[in-house]
Amino acid sequence: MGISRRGFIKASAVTGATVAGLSANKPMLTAFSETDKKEQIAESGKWLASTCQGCTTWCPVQVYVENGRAIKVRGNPNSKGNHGKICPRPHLAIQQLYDPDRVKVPMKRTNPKKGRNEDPKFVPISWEEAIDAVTDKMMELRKSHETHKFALFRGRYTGAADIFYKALPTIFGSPNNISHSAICAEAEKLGPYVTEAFWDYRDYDLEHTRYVIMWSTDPVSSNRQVPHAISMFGKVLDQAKVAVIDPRLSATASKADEWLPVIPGQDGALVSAIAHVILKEGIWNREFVGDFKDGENLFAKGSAVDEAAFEENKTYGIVKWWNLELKDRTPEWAAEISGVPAEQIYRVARDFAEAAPRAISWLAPGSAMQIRGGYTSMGAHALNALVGSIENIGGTNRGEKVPLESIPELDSYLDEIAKKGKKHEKIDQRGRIQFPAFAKGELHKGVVTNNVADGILNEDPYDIKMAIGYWNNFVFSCTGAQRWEKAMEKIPFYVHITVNPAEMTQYADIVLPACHQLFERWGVIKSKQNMNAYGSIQQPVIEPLWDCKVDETEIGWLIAESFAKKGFSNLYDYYRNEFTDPETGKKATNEKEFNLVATKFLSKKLWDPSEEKKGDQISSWQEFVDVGVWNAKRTPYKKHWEEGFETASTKFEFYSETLKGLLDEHAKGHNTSIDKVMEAMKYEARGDLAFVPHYEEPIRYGDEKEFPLIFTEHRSRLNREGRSANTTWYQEFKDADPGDEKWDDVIKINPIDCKKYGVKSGDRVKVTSVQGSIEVTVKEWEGTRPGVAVKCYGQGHWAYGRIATMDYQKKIARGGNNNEILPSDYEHLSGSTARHGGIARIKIEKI
Ligand SMILES: Nc1nc2c(c(=O)[nH]1)N[C@H]1C(S)=C(S)[C@@H](COP(=O)(O)OP(=O)(O)OC[C@H]3O[C@@H](n4cnc5c(=O)[nH]c(N)nc54)[C@H](O)[C@@H]3O)O[C@H]1N2
Ligand SMILES: Nc1nc2c(c(=O)[nH]1)N[C@H]1C(S)=C(S)[C@@H](COP(=O)(O)OP(=O)(O)OC[C@H]3O[C@@H](n4cnc5c(=O)[nH]c(N)nc54)[C@H](O)[C@@H]3O)O[C@H]1N2
Ligand code: SF4
Ligand SMILES: [Mo]
Repeated sequence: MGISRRGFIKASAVTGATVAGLSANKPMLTAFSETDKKEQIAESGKWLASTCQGCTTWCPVQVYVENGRAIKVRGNPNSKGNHGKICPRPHLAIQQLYDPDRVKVPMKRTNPKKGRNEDPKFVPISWEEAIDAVTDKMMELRKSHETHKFALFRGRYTGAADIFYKALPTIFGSPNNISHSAICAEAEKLGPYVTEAFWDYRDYDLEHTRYVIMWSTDPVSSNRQVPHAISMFGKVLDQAKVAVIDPRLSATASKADEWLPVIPGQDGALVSAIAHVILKEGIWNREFVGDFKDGENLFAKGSAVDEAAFEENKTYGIVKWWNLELKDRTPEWAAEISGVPAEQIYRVARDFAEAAPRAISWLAPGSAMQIRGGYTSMGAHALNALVGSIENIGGTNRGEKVPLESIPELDSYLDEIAKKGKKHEKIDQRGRIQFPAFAKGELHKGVVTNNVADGILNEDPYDIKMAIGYWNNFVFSCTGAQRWEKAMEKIPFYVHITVNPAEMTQYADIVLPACHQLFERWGVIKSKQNMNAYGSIQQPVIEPLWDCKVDETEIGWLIAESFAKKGFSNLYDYYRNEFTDPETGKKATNEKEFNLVATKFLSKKLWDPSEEKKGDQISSWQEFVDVGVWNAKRTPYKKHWEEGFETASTKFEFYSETLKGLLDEHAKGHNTSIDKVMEAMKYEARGDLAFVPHYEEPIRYGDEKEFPLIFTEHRSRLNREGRSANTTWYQEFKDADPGDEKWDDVIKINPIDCKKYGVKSGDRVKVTSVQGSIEVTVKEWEGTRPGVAVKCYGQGHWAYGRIATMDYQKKIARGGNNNEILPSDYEHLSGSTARHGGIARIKIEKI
């Protein structure tokens, strides 16, 4: 591959000469690569830059393109974030691209009946006909002044998201742009936000760390800096200790120094006990936290401390935290609840503190996306503050700004219909007493994604008459998936913009084929890893394979153009007037040009020669396209130690005045007290306890007698979020997930429990919770703690294609979708869907 026949013969001849001693000082491979270099490249293809969005790491990559075909993917060597490395998943992206089951042309439904067991009877139509049908329906809503009854759903997105996701519903007149964020990981962002006013994922300084506590993360398989974690993991194991807190033996846990197989949902007990030990034993970081005024440690088990005795440095509320929560939270107490031995908790706490400040408490969704996970998110992050690793060497960091342009102001393009439409309550019911749903420090800014199904089903606050969804698959990806099936049946007109014929597609009236994000479109994205933030390009490295278009820009443009023809030109005017190619000064005249103009417009600050850059000095668009990535300066340490944090107190808040302020505002809006809000949100804490990290008992659906096992799950090493299942490599290498089997979907149960319930590996079983049943295969596996059953998320597709399903025609799933047994509930502060913490109890029955 990559070498023409002629080039290969020549190269071998030279290699032969090298072996014969002509160039004896050169290693053979180097000599080989130096031969005839130009001719080889000219004849065989080239590496073109793009970005992988197979998970939220968003890695700069290069694609090898030969004769118009994408052949392979590697990390972009110009990237300081992933230092030219990738994980295994972009290789599967090529199979996704060339998947014969892709949606290839626009289609319309001819069977008006909707349901899992109805054949939509799709027939191909032209883009003109498809867009015309979409805008006809939307114009009807404008005529009847019901624009709010339109919803736009999105899953994944690029830096161009707002061009479609925000501009379209806003100018059209709907409050209902519904993103997938709350089924993703918003509860994880909550902890860092309420403590240090940072609403984002952290970047962990793995290179310099000496201890890492991994709260429910398996960073060599998933999470958000995978290539960096994979390439750094050997070094981390050499120079640091690793403790993994996870009910299952993950890939990382199997190599770790400590595995703490916590009972699902009991993480909060471990947080409190670790903090208790650090304070009681006086091993906190003085530089960050401060000290007792007279130097004597007054944190003694069971006794409250006078706040005036302690002088804090960069933090706020340490004594309050002790008095309200920590003083009685001994490891012995936590051991009972969490199933983790007390001596292990002591050891982890001591070793973690001893490594300070080069110690990371790595917070991930597993311990946060739980019904009562908000306080674990807060507490697990606060442990970093106790050891002074916030923005410190070997600790938990943020990332420098990547100056992508925002979309221009929309206000002047809103007419009266739009302004009125926007004012309606949103279909996700955010803002109601149980959903303060704050994001980025603002109340009701967070989406309550999964509640949309209930909003639609109950027509509360109103009925949804039309929706467009793109790059999403909520019928599969949301817990309580059955509700989404019913909700989608109920929406009279639905449009799905998609690559594969997914579950969500089966309910569509119009299906629009999307370009694949990695290979077939222009775009720009920002992300960070390895203490380097970056902006990375996406380009059409090949001609789009089928009659597909780019969701965020091209399809937006076509809709806008069609609106204009029907007498409503505001969206078209916005796209036409506001987006100019910064290089040529030209405006787009068609959808293809708009995709490129918008990308250049948004990424301007990364490459325009007139912009001052705090990072790589790229000086033209072409150069940006060639190198593919703009690296910000390496993240500096301790920035907010000097500047102060943007919290209410300007300190790192163990006692969160920031959270208190938000809850207070929300309570006042409902003429009630914070305690009442806590109750509506299903939290137990009352009074001041609501503002410090604390233990809350997990909520589980299902009675223990009927449903003896606690169900828990993890994501797959090879899943590109929900988008790998129809590739043969995913199925063939499914056993890359510890305990899993190729081409199958297994429920992993400890041999002790297998004996107890009379099942063995290979048995087919029905797994039932209060939510529903699925059918899967049993796997006896010691990596699951007794009392718990573990299953990977990702199989169980009854649509998506011929590989993902057992039988696509007959809609027979391969395995079972976890979301059909996980009931829908929330971490209410953030509106997040609770998928972890063992929220469902299950029973298993042989079939
Ligand atoms: N039980 C359980 N549920 C989960 C999770 C879990 O771990 N367990 N994970 C959750 C998380 S973290 C997330 S982020 C969500 C993800 O869930 P969603 O946001 O709903 O997305 P996916 O399931 O990845 O589905 C992607 C859809 O986009 C289409 N598609 C694929 N590539 C492209 C493209 O390039 N462009 C466009 N326009 N479409 C494309 C696919 O055909 C598919 O229809 O799932 C959540 N659901
Ligand atoms: N390979 C791969 N990587 C991905 C993605 C992907 O689809 N595939 N998706 C990306 C996306 S969209 C996201 S949001 C991130 C998610 O980031 P991850 O860190 O992958 O988060 P989760 O999948 O939610 O975490 C699941 C882990 O939590 C454990 N767990 C379950 N319940 C509990 C519990 O009660 N307590 C504790 N301590 N642990 C528990 C599970 O065993 C599992 O190891 O990953 C990103 N990276
Ligand atoms: S799947 Fe994620 S970690 Fe892997 S290369 Fe793509 S973006 Fe990076
Ligand atoms: Mo996610």
